[in-house]
Amino acid sequence: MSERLEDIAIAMVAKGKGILAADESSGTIKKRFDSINLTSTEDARRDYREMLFRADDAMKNYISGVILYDETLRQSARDGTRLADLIKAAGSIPGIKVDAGAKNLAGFNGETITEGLDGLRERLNEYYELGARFAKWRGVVAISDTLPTWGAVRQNAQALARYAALCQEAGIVPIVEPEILMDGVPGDHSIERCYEVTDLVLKTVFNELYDARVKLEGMILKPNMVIDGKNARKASVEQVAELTVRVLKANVPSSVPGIAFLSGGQSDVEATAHLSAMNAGYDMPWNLTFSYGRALQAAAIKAWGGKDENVPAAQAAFTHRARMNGLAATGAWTEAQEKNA
Ligand code: 5MM
Repeated sequence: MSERLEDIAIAMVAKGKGILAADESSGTIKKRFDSINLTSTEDARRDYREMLFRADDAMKNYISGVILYDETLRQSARDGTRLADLIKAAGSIPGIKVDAGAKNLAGFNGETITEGLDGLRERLNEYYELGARFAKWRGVVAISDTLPTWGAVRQNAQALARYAALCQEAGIVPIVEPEILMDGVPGDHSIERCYEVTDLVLKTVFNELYDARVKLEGMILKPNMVIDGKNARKASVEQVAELTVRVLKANVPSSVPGIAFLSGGQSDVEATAHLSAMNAGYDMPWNLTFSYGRALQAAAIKAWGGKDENVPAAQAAFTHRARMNGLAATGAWTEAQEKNA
């Protein structure tokens, strides 16, 4: 594996591959395990992640990198192999979520700021030693009749830029994730309103990245798609693809090697169909792929149910979603492939 930031970034968005977001914090993974009536112990979290990382077909062919949570980067498989080494053995790159989560922004009713900059330089150096070659930081923006405010957008963009500069100093590629929520409160905004907010947020983020002297060739953008609110969904696949590509072309310099979307609460198949429509229908200067959490894992976690005997079925479910999204990353996914699999 090459150590230049540019080479790592290019490998993260290699054609036909994408990123597995397995960086659920303890609270989020507990919610996922609650859905299968499983207690979230350290061993259960290890077993679940080990099951995913040992799904050889998926990992070798469709997963370029895996975003881990601090605990997982330090964990070993049942046989003592470090989980990060399982990922590397499959030819994939270990990454690490370094933000400390979105907290209430003082003075801004209902908006958040992502924390975690204090001590980040030292943590990044340690994560590098533990094998991480890329990192992730998520800033969260909610839409309502009155939100977002300019102050909250700018402060989140500044935090993303400071994080990205620190990553590059440590030899780690930053994934810059400004997420405009699809399922916020009330979650009934139109696709046009999502476009408007995404446009403002991306403009602000790239201005701040520029001011922070972040090297665009050595980063990956992880945006939301332009989509209507979860409680008002009516946009077609073509409309989502068209408006998403339009907002990206208006804001993302071509020196950024790749864009890897979050799924944000879309169904598995919607997230795949939208990505495929963009890659099939438009010429773009960057590789466009996935960095999905829920849309890659939902079927696998359900099939697993916390039971060893279900590991093959869960790995098959994960491999299927990874393959469908690998096809979408080249624009080659079809509904027929989804059904025939
Ligand atoms: C996997 O979920 C990630 C962690 O969330 P928490 O810090 O809240 O536990 C999340 O950041 C994820 O990487 C992205 O939002 C993309 O995941 P989705 O599920 O939206 O594709």
